[in-house]
Amino acid sequence: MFDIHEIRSQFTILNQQVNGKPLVYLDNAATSQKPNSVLEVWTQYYTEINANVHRGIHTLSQLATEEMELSRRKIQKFINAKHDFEVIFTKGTTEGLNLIAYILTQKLKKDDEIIISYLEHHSNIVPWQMLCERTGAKLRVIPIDENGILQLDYLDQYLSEKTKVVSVNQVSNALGVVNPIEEIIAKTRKNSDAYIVIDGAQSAPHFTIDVQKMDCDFFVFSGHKMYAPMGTGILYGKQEILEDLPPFHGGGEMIATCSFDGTTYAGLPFKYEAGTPNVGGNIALGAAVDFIEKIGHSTIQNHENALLEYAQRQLLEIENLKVYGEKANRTGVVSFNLEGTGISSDVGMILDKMGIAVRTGHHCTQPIMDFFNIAGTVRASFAIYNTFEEIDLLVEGVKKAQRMLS
Ligand code: 7TS
Repeated sequence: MFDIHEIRSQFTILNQQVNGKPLVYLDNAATSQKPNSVLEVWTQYYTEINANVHRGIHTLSQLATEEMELSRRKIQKFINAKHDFEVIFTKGTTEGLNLIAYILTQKLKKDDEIIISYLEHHSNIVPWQMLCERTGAKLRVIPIDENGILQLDYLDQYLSEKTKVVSVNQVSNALGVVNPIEEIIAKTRKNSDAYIVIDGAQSAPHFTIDVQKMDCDFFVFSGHKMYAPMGTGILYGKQEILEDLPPFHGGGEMIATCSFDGTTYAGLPFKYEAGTPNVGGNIALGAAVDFIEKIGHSTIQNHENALLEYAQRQLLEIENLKVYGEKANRTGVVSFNLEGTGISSDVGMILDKMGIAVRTGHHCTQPIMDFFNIAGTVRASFAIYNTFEEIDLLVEGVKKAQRMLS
């Protein structure tokens, strides 16, 4: 049985007052809080093990290496990768996407095409624009309708032998819309030889991920949005693709041999992990996977979906409140505005005075805001430890903000 009080007791940070009110943390799409089990593993690493990995004969170095490689295998299982060496440690989704866009440089030429969508976070837009600048390739963008749903007939139109990359998110961070990536991947495979990149920043914390079943070429996500420390993330890539592509950073640990006559590269995953990694964070990411798996994906999803439905139902009862993406299949996020009350940050500041943490603004998705012709939204986003009472406080707070601002 799922015991929310027991779950909350594992998050010391939640048990505090902010501005004289109990903290209501609803900014989980930006970053989740970390359970004590994750913090303990992280602290234990620094108090008992701290040593560099893959390079020492001494005991602590071997221990650090074993722990980090154990974590890699946990993550391999978590996303159902075929091999542990297809799991590359990064510092987050942004680094993963930049890495992919960089290593694909030689594979693109002038007038090739990269397909993304209107729903992308800036980190799944800008690295591709930079790749276009380097290569002369062109960006094509799948539009959305007024419910934030991707218009896939445009994907059908865009796909051709010129398409070299299709990169979309599984869940939109600004609207919470769940994208039909199975359909996107199937269409892409059928009509092009493009590399398929999935931004899983907002799906990995909520869904079961199976990269083999999905049949993507790359899947990237951030540890800090799924109960792990900041500065952690994963890039999954298919073995034959990672072996074929060049490295990203050059430096220690990514070489097989190095001399002034030339360098040969290490095998996977080390070819993509130059320099000292975030060992403590990477080990703690394994503990975050343990935390999620102990609760179970279906329990997490059921609870978060119930919170979302409860929040949306109550918010929609408020007059002049617009929920964006209301009619789409969504997860984890409700994004809204109080019409006629000025900017979203005013609502956010009033909520903050009541101890309620939400994000306001464009959420690093300016094209979505431009589409709806708004500067930003108020976004509440949920995690396993949120409660229905917290949603009641949010709704009360929004009503109060409306009274104060109108
Ligand atoms: N892609 C998506 C879909 C995201 O939601 C984010 C972060 C990123 C990429 C970048 O992840 P990072 O860990 O490298 O920063 N999204 C948010 C957000 O919605 N609020 O703050 C960060």
